[in-house]
Amino acid sequence: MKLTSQDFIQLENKYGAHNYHPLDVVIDKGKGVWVWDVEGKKYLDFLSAYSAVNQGHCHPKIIKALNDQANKLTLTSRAFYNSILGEYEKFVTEYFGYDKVLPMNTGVEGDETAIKLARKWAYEVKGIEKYKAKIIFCEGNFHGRTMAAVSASTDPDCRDGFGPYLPGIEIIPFNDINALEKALQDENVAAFLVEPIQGEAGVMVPNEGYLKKAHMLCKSKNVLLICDEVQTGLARTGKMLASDYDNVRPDILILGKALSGGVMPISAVLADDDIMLAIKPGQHGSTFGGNPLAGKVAIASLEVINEENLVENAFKLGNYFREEMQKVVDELEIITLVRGKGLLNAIVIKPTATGKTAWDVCVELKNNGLLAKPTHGDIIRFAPPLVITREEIDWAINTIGKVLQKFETENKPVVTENR
Ligand code: IF1
Repeated sequence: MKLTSQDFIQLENKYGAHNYHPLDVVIDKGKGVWVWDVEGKKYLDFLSAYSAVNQGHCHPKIIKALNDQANKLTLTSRAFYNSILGEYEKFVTEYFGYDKVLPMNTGVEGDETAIKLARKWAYEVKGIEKYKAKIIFCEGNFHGRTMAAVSASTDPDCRDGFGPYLPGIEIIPFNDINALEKALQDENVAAFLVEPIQGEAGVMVPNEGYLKKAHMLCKSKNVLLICDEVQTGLARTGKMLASDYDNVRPDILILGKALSGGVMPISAVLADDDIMLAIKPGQHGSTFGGNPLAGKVAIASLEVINEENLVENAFKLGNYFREEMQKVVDELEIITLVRGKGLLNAIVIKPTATGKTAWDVCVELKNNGLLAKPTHGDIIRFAPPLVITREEIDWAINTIGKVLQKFETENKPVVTENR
């Protein structure tokens, strides 16, 4: 007998760790911007697996690259060379304009690699006294779930209960140049690791020029700027990289998620030789890092971004989405603002007298055929695949507006100061 959504939910509850609290929808199929649940109900995906399927679900070109390579060679380990890695390394370093790439798998492995690389560079190139190197992070950051990442986190859910933490970490407020300038007085600082736009914090967009000033300050102190573009990179914000808004070229660039079009975990750390060669043979690696399957999938994923003009589409439709959402904000009490860049946007839901939250709005959105997820209780991130059309954006705006209107009717906002 065919299992229902409830059956699948029960299976996950019984046999799976409870490290997530998903919305009650069981996705069975995905194509482009659309996904279908096990009962065949269709949804517009407005999360894109946290910006991993920028190219749309199961993009034919990426799937073809996967299938063709999967039938030939998937993994050799780096104990040997293979006939794909060099081709991929050339492609991705030329694509982003760096001397070298260190290929890894998950986004957080990219961050871990960047942290290790910055420390190694600090001791062997900058000349910081061994094991005094510090790395500066921002409040509200999200870099993943490993011990270094949670040691830098200021989010209690990400951090609490996982100590003791990694030393050599300084935290400063995001989007605060004076705080960075002050922290850089310490000559043991190796690097400043930052998301150009903070995704999980609720799509926090810094002041124009913040990243540029940050990079100039870092340069003046021979400190590396590391940009975590795992979520903001690869056309998501309407530029190839969010760093492009300030014309900043990070000293170390971290990519992940959509580097594979959501097909498999692929991440990459890019840097020039004077930094990258601080890591010598045998000093860092990964079983799957740089595997032939990932090489072919990543090339196809990057080609799709250019072939389908996803940067321009994200830029134009992102502006359109915010303009139209602003009209909804102006009409309603329940949302205070819409913010974002490109197709990485978020709205903030006001507290309500009934206690209903952004979660309840997302449940209602799901019931109306649009999938989004709240973050930090009152923020809803809207991040559809970048292949979305204007007609589909119009449908989304109409659905979001209708749901918010109904939600407001049923849940009067409590009057609070604007955020
Ligand atoms: C979860 C959101 C959270 C990231 C940035 C590194 C990583 C991520 C800027 C690590 C991963 C994912 C992880 C997932 C939920 C999602 C996420 F911001 F995207 F929404 F959590 F904050 N840098 N973000 O956003 O990449 O190791 O996961 O491949 O852990 O719940 P990863």
